[in-house]
Amino acid sequence: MLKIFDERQLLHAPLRELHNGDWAPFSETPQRARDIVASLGATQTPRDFGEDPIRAVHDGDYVDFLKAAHADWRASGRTGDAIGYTFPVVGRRPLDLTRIDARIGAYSFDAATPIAEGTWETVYWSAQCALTACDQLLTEPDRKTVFALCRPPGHHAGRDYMGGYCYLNNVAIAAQHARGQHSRRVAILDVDYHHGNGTQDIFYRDKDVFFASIHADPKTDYPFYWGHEDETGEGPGEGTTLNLPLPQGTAWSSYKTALARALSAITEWGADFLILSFGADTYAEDPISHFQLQTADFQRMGADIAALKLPTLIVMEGGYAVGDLGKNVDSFLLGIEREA
Ligand code: OKP
Ligand code: ZN
Repeated sequence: MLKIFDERQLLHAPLRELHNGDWAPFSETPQRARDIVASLGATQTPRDFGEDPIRAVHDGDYVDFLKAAHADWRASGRTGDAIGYTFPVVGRRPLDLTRIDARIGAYSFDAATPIAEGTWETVYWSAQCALTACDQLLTEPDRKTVFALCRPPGHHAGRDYMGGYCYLNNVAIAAQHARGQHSRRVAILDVDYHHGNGTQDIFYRDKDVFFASIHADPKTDYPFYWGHEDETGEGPGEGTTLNLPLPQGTAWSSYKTALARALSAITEWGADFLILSFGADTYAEDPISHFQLQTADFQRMGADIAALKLPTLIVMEGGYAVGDLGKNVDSFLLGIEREA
C-alpha cells in the first residue's frame, strides 16, 4: 500500500495544553508520527497542490490568520505558543479586530489548539499528504487504498475555525478535491474516538457528501456539543449525516455492530469513493480516551471496511498511545489489505 508522509509534519510542537483545569504536556506530539513511520516501512513524500484546494474548503481570512498567527503573537511581545482565551460563542458578528488574542478566539472553539512556530508548515504538508493520497486513488484506478499519514489531525477543524489539535480539515480538503475534479460520490467514515465535528459542520447542508461517525457519546466526552444521534444533516443535506455515539468502555463486540450499521448506510447511499478518518484512540490503552479496542481488533475493523470494495483513502486522525500506535495502525492497514 502506498503511504504518504513529509518530514515537515514534525515541526509543529506546542508545549502544553489546558487539560481539566490545569496545564498538561501537549498530547499531539511529533513522536506520534515517528512511531507510525517506524512501523510503516517506506513512505513517499507528497506532491505540492498549493493553497487552492485548502482554500476551496477553508475561508480565506482563516487561512491568512493561521499563516500569520505565530508571527503576530511574537510581534505582540509574547513568548511561547499562541493560545486563545476569549471565544465569541454568541453573536459572532464580523468585527475587524486586530489584537491577536481577539483573532485567535474568533477562529477557535477551544484552548487545545496552540499555534507554535512550525504550525503552518506542518498543517500545510499534512493537508498535501491527504491531497496526494486522494489524487493517487483518482488517477491510478489500480490502486484501491492509499494511506495519508496526516499529523496533526484535522476532523475537528471547520471552515473558519480550529480546535481539538486540528487546524486544517484534511479529509474535507480531500473530499472536495475528489468531487471537484472527478465528480465522485464521496462518503466519509470517521472512526476516531472523538466526534469529527468540523467535518460534519463543513458538509452538514451538503447532499453530495455522506458523513458517518462512530465515537464516544458527546454527553460524556469531548467535543460535547456535536455528535449526538439526532444530528442528521440540514436542508438539502438532511439524511446525509449519521452519528453513532457509543458509551465509554465499548469493546469490539459492540463496536462492530455500530460499524456494520455505518457501512450499510454508506452502501445504501450509493457511495463510490470512501474517505476514512482513522483514529487509533479507540485503543484500550489510549491515555486520553475510554474505549476497549485491542490491537487485533483494528485488523477486524480494517477487514470489515475493505469488504465494501470501494476505493478507500485512509487519513490519520488521533491516537495517543505512543509506543503502541505504530502497531495499531499496522494492524488496521493489514486488515484493509488482506480484504481488499
Ligand atoms: C483530537 B482527535 C480535554 C482537552 C481537549 C482535545 C482532544 C482532541 C482530540 N481535557 N482535548 O480527535 O483525536
Ligand atoms: Zn480523537
